[in-house]
Amino acid sequence: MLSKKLIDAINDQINYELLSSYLYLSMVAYCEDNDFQGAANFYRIQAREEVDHAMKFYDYLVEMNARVLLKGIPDPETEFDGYKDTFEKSLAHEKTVTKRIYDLMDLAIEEKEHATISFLKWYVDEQVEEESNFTAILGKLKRAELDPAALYMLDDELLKRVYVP
Ligand code: OFO
Repeated sequence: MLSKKLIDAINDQINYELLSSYLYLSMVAYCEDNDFQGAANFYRIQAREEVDHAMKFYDYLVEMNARVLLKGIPDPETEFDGYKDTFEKSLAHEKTVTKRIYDLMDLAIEEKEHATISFLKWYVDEQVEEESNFTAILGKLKRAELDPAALYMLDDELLKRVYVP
């Protein structure tokens, strides 16, 4: 049986993953409103993946016979300062998520909860990928800043992202 402290922390993380989804969905709305179609597609998929992350935690609690408790999600940011700003904020957000996953892992290690340690490894790896994706896009954005054609190509590339369940 998981400790109450660990169950509470996982429930908090379910909420935070859903908050992440809501933030990225808000970026979809902003990008669509500003005709950034590729970025809008990219964030649509990102928002879906965040729901998957939340559901993976959700299913884990169910599997461990622990109670899922959902909480409210605060209003997401709705206005951004352009295309690049959304990616800078996304990377900063993902760094916060990584820190939260590390804190969860520290707690599981402290409690010698080996099943949870094993379960959380997926998230540790996923965060490497999340941060690396946003860092790569930001790098391309910086190089494309003074070149509208390169920016167009980047948006076109983001349009090709597909959802993989
Ligand atoms: Fe769930 O990884 Fe992004 O936030």
